[in-house]
Amino acid sequence: MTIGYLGLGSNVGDRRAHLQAAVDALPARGVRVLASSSTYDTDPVGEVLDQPDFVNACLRVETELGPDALLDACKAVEHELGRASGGPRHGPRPIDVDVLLLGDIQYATERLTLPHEQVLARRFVLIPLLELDFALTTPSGARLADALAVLPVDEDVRHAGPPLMASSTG
Ligand code: PH2
Ligand code: MG
Ligand code: MG
Repeated sequence: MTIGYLGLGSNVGDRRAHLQAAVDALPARGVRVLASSSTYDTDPVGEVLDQPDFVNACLRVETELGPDALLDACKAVEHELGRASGGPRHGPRPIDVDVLLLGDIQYATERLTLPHEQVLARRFVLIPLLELDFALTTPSGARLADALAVLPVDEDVRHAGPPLMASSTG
């Protein structure tokens, strides 16, 4: 079993409900949800800035899946929740489930990089991750808290609601 961290995001429809539905769908795909951060309202970042604000949260998970199988599980959950494949890169989406960290695995292929290449660069990821574990580091030893401390505060991240509910049966 490996401990990992997933990032959830939504900026279409009932955003919190989409995040909760992803939490509920993960156990059937071999991903046990151990804990959720609070939810956060966040300014859009990246290649498309003119789109609705996101709700983001992060999850601590436990799984026997390796990197590619875990990515497959996340994509299957996105699909199950009605996200069509394609669509503009960084554009609006009802649900996004990203693999951020998976144990001490460092991995780089065309479809997946671990740690996620943006994990140290995005406030909407760092703030919920640090809520889950303030001592979190990348496999190479970089402290997430140190990364957040040196980021410019140009990307607003506002507390939105309580943690998502992890089902006790996963
Ligand atoms: N996801 C993106 C692009 N931009 N911005 C915020 N605030 N939150 C996201 O989850 C997000 C984004 C692509 O996955
Ligand atoms: Mg994403
Ligand atoms: Mg994604």
